[in-house]
Amino acid sequence: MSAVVIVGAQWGDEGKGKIVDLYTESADVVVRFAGGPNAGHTLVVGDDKIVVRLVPSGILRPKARCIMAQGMVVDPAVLVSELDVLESKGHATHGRLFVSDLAHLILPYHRLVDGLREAAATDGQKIGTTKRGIGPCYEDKAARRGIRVGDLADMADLEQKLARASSAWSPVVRALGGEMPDVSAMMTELRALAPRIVPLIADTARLADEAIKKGERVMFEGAQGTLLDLDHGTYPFVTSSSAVSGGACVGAGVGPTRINRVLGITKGYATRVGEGPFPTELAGDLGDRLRVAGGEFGSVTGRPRRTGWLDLPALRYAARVNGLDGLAVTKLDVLSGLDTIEVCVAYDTPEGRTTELPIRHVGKARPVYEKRPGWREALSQARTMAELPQAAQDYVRYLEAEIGVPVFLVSVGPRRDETIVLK
Ligand code: 2SA
Ligand code: GDP
Ligand code: MG
Repeated sequence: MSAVVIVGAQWGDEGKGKIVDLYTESADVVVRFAGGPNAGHTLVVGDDKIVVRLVPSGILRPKARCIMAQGMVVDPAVLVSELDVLESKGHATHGRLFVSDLAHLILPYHRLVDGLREAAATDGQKIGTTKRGIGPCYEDKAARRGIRVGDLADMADLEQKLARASSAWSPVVRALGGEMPDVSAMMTELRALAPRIVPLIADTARLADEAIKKGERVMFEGAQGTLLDLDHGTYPFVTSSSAVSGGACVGAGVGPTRINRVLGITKGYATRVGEGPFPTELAGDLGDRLRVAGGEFGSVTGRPRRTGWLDLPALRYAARVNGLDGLAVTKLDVLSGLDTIEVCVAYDTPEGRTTELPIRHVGKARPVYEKRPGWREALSQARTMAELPQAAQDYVRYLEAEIGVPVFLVSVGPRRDETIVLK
């Protein structure tokens, strides 16, 4: 098993950071292939908690090489501050972190426009973005006028590109009531940041391919989740990148024939942060209870996450569009103390009942629930399935059977050791 893709099977925050960190104990290379500093992947080692936003979750394993591939959007200021935090905590990045010269740069006007648009949008039109400039940066990429990491190596050329981009964005900023940042001020900032980033530049697609060819273990770490994918998510309430497994090939520059396994991560319940349809959302006390018990607050923005019951049609959809070989179920411990756990098993739509996710009309579909028995016991001490209460074991086996994908891991707490490995 040399090349494995790990993706979120829901709306992000499934605990990918923990699972990737766990598996990178035996990985040689970890590759982030999409998204940018909108991601927040939480790593808990002992009493220490680190949230990485751009740098792959493999960074805490000293032997792992980490790649930020060309499908990513990189905010240079965020990258440098992340490097500073990691280095101050004793996690060396020198010589083992590589950034694609082809990844696009998030620049101040991207963040500005993202924030202004969200502020100007009326209810129903807000996306609830992280305001990190993700959408506008991918817009520039698709419009073929983006500025890339490799451009940091030539300041004179960069200044011209920045001037051109500024003229393109100025009218947009003005129309939104903002003020376009000054090109010379942006250049001053970039001149200070470039010397930290240019030494990390590499042909990362080639590095990944060579590692796979050598038989090294390469892990592709997804960001956000399937239902936030630009093509396959609950559009337009999505992020602007590929969060599904196919995105690993496009974003990292490796062919699909090189990938051996695709693993998905789901919580034992569901969350979503930002706007957009979330049919199984729980309003009221039960929703609050899950939010508090699960610590469901954005790891980048601190925003409270919306919480709800697990959605089997959505997970079957994720299993299909990602081609999942295995599933990890995280945060099972958060469900302890509930007498009954509900699960969405189907949807009622104007065309009738379906066990498929009606992806284009998720907002209009009505979830059909089945009740499952809950359990009272805390789970965080369990290290084998047999140590889980019977109802918790049954819940996992039920999900496995309904989704049709084997569960390879159950997580019962944020720490590395709070894990049950099944296969
Ligand atoms: P954006 O900023 O353009 O990517 O936002 C578009 C939508 O994608 C959602 N999104 C996320 N959803 C869950 N987690 C994310 N990462 C952070 C975390 C979020 C945070 O780990 O908690 O701290 O708030 C993430 N990033 C983007 C976003 O909510 C919009 O719905
Ligand atoms: P990611 O974006 O998928 O990497 O997930 P986040 O890091 O944004 O959010 C997951 C949160 O759940 C983090 O705070 C993790 O430390 C925490 N977490 C991960 N697995 C478990 C688990 O099994 N139980 C509990 N209680 N917390 C977990
Ligand atoms: Mg997250």
